Amino acid sequence: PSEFTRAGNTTHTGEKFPIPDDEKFSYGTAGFRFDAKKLPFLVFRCAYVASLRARQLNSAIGVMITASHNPEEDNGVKLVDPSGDMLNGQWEKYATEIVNASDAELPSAVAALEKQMSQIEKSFIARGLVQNARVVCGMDTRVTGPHLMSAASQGSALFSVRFENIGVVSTPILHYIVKSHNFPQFANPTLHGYYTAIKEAFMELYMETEEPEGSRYQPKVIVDCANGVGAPRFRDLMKEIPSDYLEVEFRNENGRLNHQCGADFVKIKQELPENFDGIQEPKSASFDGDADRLIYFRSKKGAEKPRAAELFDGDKIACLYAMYIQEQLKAYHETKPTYNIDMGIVQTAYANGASTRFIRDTLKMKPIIVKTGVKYLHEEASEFDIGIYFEANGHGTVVFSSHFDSIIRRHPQTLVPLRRLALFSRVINETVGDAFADLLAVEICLRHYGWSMDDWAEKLYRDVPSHQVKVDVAKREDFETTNAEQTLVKPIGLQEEIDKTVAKYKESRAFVRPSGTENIVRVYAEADTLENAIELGETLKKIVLKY
Ligand code: G16
Repeated sequence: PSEFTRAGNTTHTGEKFPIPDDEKFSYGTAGFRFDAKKLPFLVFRCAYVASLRARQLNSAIGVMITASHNPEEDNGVKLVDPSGDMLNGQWEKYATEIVNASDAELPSAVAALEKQMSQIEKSFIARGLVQNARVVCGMDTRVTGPHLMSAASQGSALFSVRFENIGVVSTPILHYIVKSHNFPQFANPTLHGYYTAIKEAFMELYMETEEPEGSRYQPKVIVDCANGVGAPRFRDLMKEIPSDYLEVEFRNENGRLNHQCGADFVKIKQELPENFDGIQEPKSASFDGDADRLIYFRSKKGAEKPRAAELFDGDKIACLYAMYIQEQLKAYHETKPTYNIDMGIVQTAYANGASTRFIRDTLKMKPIIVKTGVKYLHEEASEFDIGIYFEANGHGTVVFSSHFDSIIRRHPQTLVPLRRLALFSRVINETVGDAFADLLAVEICLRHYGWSMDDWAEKLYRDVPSHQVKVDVAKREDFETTNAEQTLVKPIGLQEEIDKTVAKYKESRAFVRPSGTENIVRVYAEADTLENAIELGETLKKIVLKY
């Protein structure tokens, strides 16, 4: 239909917003993400690519319409593979080619792809396999979502692939439902199937958890929903869990999306979100707009800045999980089993230096650092039987191998620690970082240790002071990195200036990288004091702006 061509691109208000044939788009850290006005033709074409992928694999493929932590005016689209993981790299390339074709080039761009697909499809039909191809599509709470949903529906209808609109859901719910369609033993492929699976695992694990004597654990969390999808969907889930297991108070449910609140705001500003004043809020947590990130926080004691927050970010969550899993796993290894179960932790360059040292020196594990982007972390974590991955911004989960599945998860266990391990792996949403599932898993760990927030803060490690800055630049494409994004190779000369500046500060570390989701460059700096970390970060910002 003409309204979803480049030339006919029309926004949700019906206004024409043509996209020039030479405007190019790239599949970034988390799919295509831009000003929502550009999205209709993009979503249409991506859903069409998703339908081809669905036909190729005779499976359900996901399309998620979200711009997550970005401002409300943006929107985005990302595709989810049958396993519930991010889209396969080769298909990211196909999607990019299809999206970047001009209107005139489009028919020939798709013809080649379609030819390949129909040959594969014929082989399915010849082998008598049922038609499982379908596109499952969800959206976040953005006002532009429904129009984009209709673009997706029309895109996947081009070749009569079944389309399922699952409405307003978190990104992790969409991933979970896609996986459930393709692996029916996983869960029922519905919203209710997701709630039931997570609730049941949480409640069973709760019963297997004993609070130690003198426990200071408090079964209450105040949740900042970022005015996003976390508000309705986490409310649904918590209706299934009795409040004496865990009480949740909801805040920031209906205001402006991600504005002065949400996990990204709290992490970058290290500040309390709107509607939190730090008084009588002992344990709080923030989701982001599509609820795939989780950061715990509380008011920072003795800080000069009035609304300063102390963060319990992705690194602190990863270390808490690692400690807990290691402890349960010890029981398995003490039985002198034939098979080893190995475990690893994956982080990015944003991981606080103190967390990386804790993993190495206390947990005696080798931390692995990869590029920003869940797909890179997920891939690396999948090398282990138990792979924990977290970005400091709160995006992360734990993945389990088929080896783990057969000897722990699907095997009846007599030892309590192993039953805990099996249940923990079911509370977690291993398809992708899930703020709801992660919050429930954190609460289980804190209850198991009998920890208050004070305990969590003191018993792992103290963060080294850090500062993050977003720098508006004309073209983020001018910045290129290497070394897991810790070293710039372009613009020429900038890295040397960064190195010289960093060397002037004690216990310092810093890097500059282009964002894959916003048109900005990010600066990360650590130093011996917060003042110095801020000064270093702001100095680097000025240097970046010169280029
Ligand atoms: C997305 C990705 C994350 C990434 C974040 C920021 O998160 O899923 O892996 O850390 O963007 O990426 P960048 O620094 O490249 O802008 P979300 O929560 O926005 O989907």
